[in-house]
Amino acid sequence: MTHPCDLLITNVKIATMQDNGVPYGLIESGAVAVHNGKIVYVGESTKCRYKTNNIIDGSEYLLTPGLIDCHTHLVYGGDRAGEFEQRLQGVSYADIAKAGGGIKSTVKATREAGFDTLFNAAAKRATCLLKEGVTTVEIKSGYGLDLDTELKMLEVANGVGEYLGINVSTTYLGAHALPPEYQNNPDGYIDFVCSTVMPKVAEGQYATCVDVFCESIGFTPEQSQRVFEAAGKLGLKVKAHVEQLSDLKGAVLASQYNALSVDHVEFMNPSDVPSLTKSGTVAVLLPGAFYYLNETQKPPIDAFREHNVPMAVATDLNPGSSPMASLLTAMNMASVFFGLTPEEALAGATVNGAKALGLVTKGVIATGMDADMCLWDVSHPCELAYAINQHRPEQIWIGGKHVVV
Ligand code: DI6
Ligand code: FE
Repeated sequence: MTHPCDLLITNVKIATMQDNGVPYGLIESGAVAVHNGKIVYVGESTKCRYKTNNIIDGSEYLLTPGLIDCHTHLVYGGDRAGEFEQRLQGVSYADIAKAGGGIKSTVKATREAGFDTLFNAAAKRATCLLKEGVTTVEIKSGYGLDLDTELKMLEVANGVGEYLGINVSTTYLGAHALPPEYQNNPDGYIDFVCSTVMPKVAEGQYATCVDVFCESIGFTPEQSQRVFEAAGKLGLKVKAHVEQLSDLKGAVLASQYNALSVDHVEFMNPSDVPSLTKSGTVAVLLPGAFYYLNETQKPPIDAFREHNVPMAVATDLNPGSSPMASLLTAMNMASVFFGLTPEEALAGATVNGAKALGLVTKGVIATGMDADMCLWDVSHPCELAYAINQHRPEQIWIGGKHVVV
């Protein structure tokens, strides 16, 4: 007995990224059937009982889940190439921030930019990601800091998703930097974030998550905690930039609020890692920022492995510390700098990226999951983290629809 389906991909090697005891969850000669945007069959070609006229011969290429970039700041005005030059002359990222540059200079440019300017620039960056096989991208606000500009950024982010047909997950990052209106009054600004902006974000469904920059040049753990408390009351999920430049114990704090992810974590103490296991929090590694800032302190990878903390890999695409629109390069850097295996790097950009966003129907090729997939002309999945700028997907599907980039 056969069943009808919308799409059948045959004669293909499949890195399912399912935990089935085989590296990459690999199926050597498989088939995938898709119906109504969902995967309805994955397994041996010979056992597939689905039928359609829409058959793609996978030519023995490799099928992977669509890639997931779970941490970006890709909506912003202006650029910071001048700061890049300053940093090359020895001025530190933190000193530039303290002198009013850094995030604050992008806030000025983003407030001044019109919707269309922001939209076009963001769509261009998102297209770079999509061309490399990114089918889901998280986009944060945080360069507006006032109500109107934060909502404008989130509207741009959601609009880019609709325009390109890619999945966008939005995060309100009001507690990113202190805006000029609240100079010397960080607690007053946190009041504004929690009482004025967050309720609007939740009510208008502008974003599903809330993020904070818990750092000496950002916000204190106490201020971060107030944001987490408010998020819980409004049904917004928690993510956090922690331990990027110093160890303020932000990761432990975020885990107490069941954070979906803690991001950067270079300065996290290995002894604090078990707190993440308890809350099921993902450690998001951002090797692009590590690279651009010439960082030497590496995240506690061995402790993450030992305590079964899922590791995701993302670009952190932003104008300051990581102007890098390439998730495959981030995967390569996570292997070279942090010692991830190519399999961990691919899991970081698929199954664990989905976990970091709380997306339960994405990140693996399995029955019942969304049909977001990429077909690559590679003979083994380890090639994706190994090579730089050599691979683009031959085909991309999002929700079962073939995407032409
Ligand atoms: N950490 C980051 O990596 C981005 N934000 C943050 O808190 C960088 C933001 C920037 O430099 O513009
Ligand atoms: Fe970031």
